[in-house]
Amino acid sequence: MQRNKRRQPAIDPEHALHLLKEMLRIRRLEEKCAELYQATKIRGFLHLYIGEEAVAVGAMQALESQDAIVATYREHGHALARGVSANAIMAEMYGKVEGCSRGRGGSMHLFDAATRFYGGNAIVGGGLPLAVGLALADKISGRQQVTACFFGEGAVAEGEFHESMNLAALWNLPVLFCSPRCGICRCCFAARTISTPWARRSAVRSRRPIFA
Ligand SMILES: Cc1ncc(C[n+]2csc(CCOP(=O)(O)OP(=O)(O)O)c2C)c(N)n1
Repeated sequence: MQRNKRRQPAIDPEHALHLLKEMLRIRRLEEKCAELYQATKIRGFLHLYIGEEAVAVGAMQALESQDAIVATYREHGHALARGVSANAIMAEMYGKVEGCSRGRGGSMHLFDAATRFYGGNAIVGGGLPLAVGLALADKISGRQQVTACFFGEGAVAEGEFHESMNLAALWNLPVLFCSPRCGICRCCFAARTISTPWARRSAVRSRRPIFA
């Protein structure tokens, strides 16, 4: 096959630079959070998104400002990429009233209705039915919005994953389910928590993720 030398890159350099800056903004914020956590300035739990920044930044590009977002407890990057300010996120880490959840949520429960960022959820899989509900509300109200729902592979073994997928398909709801391919549920291989023969075969033997 002949290569088309005149083919343009998929994204222009300016846009690529913007995406890189967004990813670095997340990385720097989280590195600071890790430092403050180790110094016990930030208390409670702290789950970092380091290495996954491209997932949030890339997905946000396809969304409009009125679309809704639901994320996991590893959601600092999603919040920042969505437009929640770094100051509001950091204040939330410190439990301050100036935080985006008025200091009541902390790292795992960032929330900002103004940007339609509906959390931050400590419960594995807990965001999926919320996303389906938001999409249902949009659909019933005749709004053209999409709800993007980020989750980890650990959620796949949860009952609400199946309930949410079923209802989203049954009612043809505008939900975008986004899960990174890493094959690991925080501290164990996905293949050890999911029973499908294909998942076990492909992920245990080659340490590859369960879904393509
Ligand atoms: C319903 C529920 N069960 C168990 C836990 C404990 N838990 C915290 S993180 C985690 C693994 C989640 O893995 P995954 O969803 O893949 O996310 P990752 O941390 O790998 O990004 C579990 C089981 C929880 N928070 N919620």
